[in-house]
Amino acid sequence: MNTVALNFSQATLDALAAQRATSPSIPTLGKVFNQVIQAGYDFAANHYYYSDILLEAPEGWLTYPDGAYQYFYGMTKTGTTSGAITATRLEDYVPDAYKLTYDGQLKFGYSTPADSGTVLTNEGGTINSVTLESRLAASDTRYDPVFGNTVTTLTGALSTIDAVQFNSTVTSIDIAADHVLASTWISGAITASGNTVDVGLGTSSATLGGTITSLVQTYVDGSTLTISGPLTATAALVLDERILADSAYFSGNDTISVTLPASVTSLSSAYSANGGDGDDRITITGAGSMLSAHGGNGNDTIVLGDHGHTVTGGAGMDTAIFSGIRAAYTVAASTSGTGTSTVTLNGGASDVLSGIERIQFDNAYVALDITGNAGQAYRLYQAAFHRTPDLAGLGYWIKQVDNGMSVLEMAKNFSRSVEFQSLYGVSPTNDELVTNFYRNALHREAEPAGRAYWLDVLDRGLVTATEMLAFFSESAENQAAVQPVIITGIAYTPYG
Ligand SMILES: [Ca+2]
Repeated sequence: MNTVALNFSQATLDALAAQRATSPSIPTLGKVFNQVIQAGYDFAANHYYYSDILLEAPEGWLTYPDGAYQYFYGMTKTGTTSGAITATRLEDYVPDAYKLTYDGQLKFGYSTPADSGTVLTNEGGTINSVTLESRLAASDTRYDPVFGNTVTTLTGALSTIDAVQFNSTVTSIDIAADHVLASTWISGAITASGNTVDVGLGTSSATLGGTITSLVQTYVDGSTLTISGPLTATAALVLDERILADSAYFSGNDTISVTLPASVTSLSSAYSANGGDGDDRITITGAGSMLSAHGGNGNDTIVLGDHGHTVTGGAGMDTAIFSGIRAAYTVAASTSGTGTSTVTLNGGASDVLSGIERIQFDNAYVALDITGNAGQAYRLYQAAFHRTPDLAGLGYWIKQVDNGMSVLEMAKNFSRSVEFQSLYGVSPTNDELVTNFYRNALHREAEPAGRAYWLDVLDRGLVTATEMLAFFSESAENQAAVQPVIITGIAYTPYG
């Protein structure tokens, strides 16, 4: 079960559109890890020979011919020509590229062979966090013109055999940019393992697992995306609002809210809200026809904060909720069941609904499934009792059909009712039944051939009276007759 809230301003939408136009790659969890591992590999691979070295506790440094350096903080050192070094921080810095900072209890060995200078070896230790800062010049082709440089910190219990082998459990990730993106904060228990030299060379991806329990993205103007609840940590996991387009991540009973500016001129389909499996509650506001909601499987509730949206309910019994009274809207239910229904705010925009069985206004409940359960209940109710169904009674029978009651079972129940018996008599003859079913259900007198047929099958016991009533109710003639009355939806009062 996830709770997702996205609330973006126009400024943030515009900035993201510009950023993705020039740098269209999607930030994924795998890419975040890969960048850190590749930076570590890059430094180790390209800085084998130092140009100067000083290892004097509590600090030490090495400089390299390309201007890069390594700096040790909180350093201890044993021995004089060989021994052990520890440090609480190690910085790897490459000018106009990046700075990589390891914090923790870092262990190294050193020796000074007669035929060369000091040789440092990585002896592992514990890393509590790794921070990768990009330090690109604005003229660099890798520089992001919208976000600028970024800072990524992985925090947790990390271990490293060397700069490439990176096995860890990361409990939080923080990503910030110079501009637009204030912070992406991710917490959970993300495991990384088996990240060999291939990842450093960019020929494979970090192997990731575990769970993300929350993702909070904040932009400088206050726009936010928050996701709480478990997300399976995979390398492909998208770390921004585009995750909403993938219903596979939201398979529980989710609460999803998307708010965008009312008038948006272009919008990626990624801003759609997808509930996936489970009974979801999705609220959408803004962006009109460019913001859609999809309930997926389950019994979903879609709350429309404003209008002009496309809503699909998917499988299950789905409800859309509109603000305001029913009289403020014009409803046109789908006559095919699989087509679209429209709900139009009078003087305003239309919402296009498919797979939405029920809608709710401030003062009314309306069923759109006029060819489904609600239509069956309405037609039989009217056929049996020859009147417009009362809201509470209809609500009760709709509930029974929703729960699996067949039209025939419903007809049997009706035939035992006081109202039915007062209308048809306690022991009506077959002749009386045929006359009255034609009048009440089909609103006409029986034609001679029809009367003869039904009398015959009733007299011979081939068909019961309730079977005849159910047949009349669902006949093409009655469906066509009732449709104009219920095309604007079937008002009812929910039972239970
Ligand atoms: Ca769903």
